[in-house]
Amino acid sequence: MRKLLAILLAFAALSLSGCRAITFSIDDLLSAPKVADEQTAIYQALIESAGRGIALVYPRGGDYRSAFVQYDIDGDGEEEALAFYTVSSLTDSNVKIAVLDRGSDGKWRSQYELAGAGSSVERVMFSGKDTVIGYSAQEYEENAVRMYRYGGGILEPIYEGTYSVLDMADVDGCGSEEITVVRRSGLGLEIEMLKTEQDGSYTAYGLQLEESAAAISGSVFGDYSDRKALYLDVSTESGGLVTEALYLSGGEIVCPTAGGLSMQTQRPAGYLSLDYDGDGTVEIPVLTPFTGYEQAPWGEGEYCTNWFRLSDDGSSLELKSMSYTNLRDGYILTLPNRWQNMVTVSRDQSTGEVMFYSFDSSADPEAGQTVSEAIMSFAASEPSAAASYEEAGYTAFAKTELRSFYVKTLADPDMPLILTMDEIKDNFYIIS
Ligand SMILES: [Ca+2]
Ligand SMILES: [Ca+2]
Ligand SMILES: [Ca+2]
Repeated sequence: MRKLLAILLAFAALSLSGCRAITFSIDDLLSAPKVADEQTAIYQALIESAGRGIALVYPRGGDYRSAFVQYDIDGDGEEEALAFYTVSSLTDSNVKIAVLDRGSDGKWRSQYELAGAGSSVERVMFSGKDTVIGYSAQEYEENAVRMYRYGGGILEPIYEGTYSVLDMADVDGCGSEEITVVRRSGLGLEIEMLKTEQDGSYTAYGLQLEESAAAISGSVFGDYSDRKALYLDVSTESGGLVTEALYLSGGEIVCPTAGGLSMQTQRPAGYLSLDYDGDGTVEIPVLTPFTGYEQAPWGEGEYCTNWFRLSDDGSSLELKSMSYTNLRDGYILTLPNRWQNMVTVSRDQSTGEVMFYSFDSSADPEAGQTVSEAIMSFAASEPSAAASYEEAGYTAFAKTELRSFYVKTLADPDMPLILTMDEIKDNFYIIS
């Protein structure tokens, strides 16, 4: 370690002499081994209690991804550790949970062990002092959730259920987050919001949505007045999607979209609600065919995506923007006003390249007027293919690790419909 530090310090000195800022600090370097030492001590304590024939289990999603999660689960000001593992000698593959605590001698010891509700841990969350764990198991279709309370040396399940969606956000604007659980129930959906009260108890608010839900395709929280609402994209029996918004108010779950508004959000599969522009508010996409695709089978044409937000009083959907959405390459191009109803689009099914055309329905081709003309083309590729696109006259204007995005102007650059590079950058959003 000493030698490594010396080398790093020498490197830092070299970097400084080259006038470049360095982005690591000596504090980071010194604290990293401490964390590792602590994890090793917890691991040793777990083995002393559970034996060597164990395999650690890592949560697959969420904020806590370690097999050892340290958190103050009883509110005494000191962190306990939760350890997730399976025992090789057992025929059941259920995850076991151990609660470990540090004694007054500073040594970690296992305090309590119990079986979880699946063979994998999906995510771990904390609501107040309570521990919420989502589990999955290959043999069950639905995931399982347990909320536990730790006291008197016992980790006790105080809530259990199945779930399709398990997440948390401040859905009532109280300043702390509630756990939200969504599951399919019969032909409909059941939503529960678990709110920890001042006295440490919790209340489970419930709502049954009577609509035929084949599956839940997406869920995302977004700002809604002074709280977060859950936007749930529900797959219908016909293969499309509708969106329901849900939040907690006045001691009940409110769904302003139920019945009426959600019917206005019907669209083909794949178009999920999202905060595409990062302003905190979730937009709901609703599709209308571009000119020339009015007769195409539902879901197979080219569509203008109309992004709606729920109005502040929840009574209507307000149009925020219109865009072309390319799910394959993962981007949204919002359409400037002068493009709306004035352009149409075609897409190359194999390359995903999108070509926009001017469209003037009032033009008379017999009088030599142009009804439609290719104006701009948008393409995406792996970054390694950039040179060949640039040779072919495309300009790269955005990139991610996996993709570069290009544009090529196909008509007279002075034509009013041509977008400037600034406009392209302002209207372009990468969504995946
Ligand atoms: Ca504690
Ligand atoms: Ca809250
Ligand atoms: Ca937004």
